[in-house]
Amino acid sequence: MANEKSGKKAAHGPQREHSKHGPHDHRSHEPLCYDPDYRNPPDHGHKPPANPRYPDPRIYGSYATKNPPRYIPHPIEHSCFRPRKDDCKPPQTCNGHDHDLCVRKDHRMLTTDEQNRFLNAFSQINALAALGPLVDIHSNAVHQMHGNPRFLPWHRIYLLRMEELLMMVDPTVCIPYWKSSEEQAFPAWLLGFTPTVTLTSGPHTVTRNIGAFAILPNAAAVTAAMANATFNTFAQALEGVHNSGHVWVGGSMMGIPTAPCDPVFWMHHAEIDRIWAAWQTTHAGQNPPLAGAAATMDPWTETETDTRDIAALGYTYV
Ligand SMILES: [Cu+2]
Repeated sequence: MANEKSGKKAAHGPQREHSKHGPHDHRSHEPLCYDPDYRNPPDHGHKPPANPRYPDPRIYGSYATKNPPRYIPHPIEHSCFRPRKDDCKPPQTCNGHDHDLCVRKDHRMLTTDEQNRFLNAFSQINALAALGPLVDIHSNAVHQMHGNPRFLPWHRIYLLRMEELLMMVDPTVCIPYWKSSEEQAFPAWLLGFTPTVTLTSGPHTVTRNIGAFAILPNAAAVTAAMANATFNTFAQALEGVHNSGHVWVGGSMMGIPTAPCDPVFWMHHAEIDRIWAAWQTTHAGQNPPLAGAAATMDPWTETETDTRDIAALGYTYV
């Protein structure tokens, strides 16, 4: 026992040789070899702040202490400034942001910053495990969102839910659209972005096989679809154009359960939705012939009538 104890002591050594030096001693005769000393970390001469979020008492006052002031939130009705009565311009709303339309742009018009914000928001909702469940909704055929008049209104709400999710992490983000019929090319800035999304079936990493299995419908195909005068013939033609776009991208986009993992899914559907919105402006009264349960865009509560006006839903296309 005694031997073991003294052996231990000897192994650790009584004192490090350099401990007689001060912390900032300039040591011109460093030994060529030495063992790292984790037991005596160097004193770098300053202490961590008492409150790392508010490091500097000169700026943050008592917030920079161990006992910062208690936080009391403003009551909800007083959480923004209001002008004096004399200066009020009706209708005056508290937060303009909530009432602005989300402006969905042609992705070619996005600045690099806007591209990055879209991809960052996409990555963030994915990291928060919020994207996978949204993708899974698309794989549930109970919602009957393909191959019938629910196709356009259902995906309109689906995109809206995605946009709301993106805006929770970055309120400046709106879903851009990919005008594939005109462009005849995949958005170059997405090529390197192949996220892995956790689905109920397991993790799925986005793949693509661009141009391998279909031709991308051109502008004439879209014009022809828009030439239909009734909702069902129009929607059927547009869904066909949409299907070819999915297959043209290939990979994840070819499968209904995986397609929404690819950000281009949302941009592709924004374009389809944009075409519908444009057609609506010249075909007043031509609405999806849906009634009863089919008119509710489950799993959400919006009904077909709620889907008719995109401005009322909170967005617009430019
Ligand atoms: Cu779909």
